[in-house]
Amino acid sequence: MIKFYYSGAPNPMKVALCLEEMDLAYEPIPVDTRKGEQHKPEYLAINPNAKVPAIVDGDATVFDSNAILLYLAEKAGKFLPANTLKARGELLSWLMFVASGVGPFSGQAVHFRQYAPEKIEYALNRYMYEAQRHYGILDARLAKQPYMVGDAYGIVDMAVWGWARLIPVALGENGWAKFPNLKRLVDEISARAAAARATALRDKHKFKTEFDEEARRAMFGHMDVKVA
Ligand SMILES: N[C@@H](CCC(=O)N[C@@H](CS)C(=O)NCC(=O)O)C(=O)O
Repeated sequence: MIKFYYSGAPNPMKVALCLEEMDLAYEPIPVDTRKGEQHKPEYLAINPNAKVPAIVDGDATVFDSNAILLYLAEKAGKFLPANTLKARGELLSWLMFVASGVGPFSGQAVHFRQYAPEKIEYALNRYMYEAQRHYGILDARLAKQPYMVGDAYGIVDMAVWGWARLIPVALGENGWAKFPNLKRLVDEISARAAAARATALRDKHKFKTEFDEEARRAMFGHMDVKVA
């Protein structure tokens, strides 16, 4: 049975979708990041980066959401493109593009829009610009083909869904306006039974909702340490 360490945040949710799509048996284990549970020594032994998600599958431990998607797809032999170097090259490119660009820039856009104690116009503009630019690249790809890689729904689409369904949170209420093709894919995935089961997982556990001093200390370590 796969142990799945999760919260309701975007990166764990893409893994929840993937586990549900692949019909793999798993035990969801909540990690309440607003209570600082990601910093407990027993969790750091699983993910030294102190973030969710992570999985433990027998003697295999995997952290970082897109690495987990690839691990699960290879384990299940599902939701992967054709087994050719060309298709694998495309898969890895888009998987890394989502992991290294879409996720981090969206996360920073949300941070500077919602959480930064001061409104820093420069930072806000940079991260929203970059998040928007990355979504534009996904949208252009999806204007030409129904799914991100190959001609079938796969793990890159799941990775995209994790963050893209929250575009209005990162880019504001008109955030979808420029991305009709991306919206089509996100809506299609959200309508799947696996997506409903994945999002329902958030309600299985009562995660802390307040963003109080405890949450701030657990998640925004930079506010207590001067490095610049
Ligand atoms: N690169 C990592 C990022 C994971 C990440 O940032 N997770 C967030 C939730 S989406 C988290 O654990 N936040 C808690 C914290 O920053 O303390 C991945 O893709 O899994």
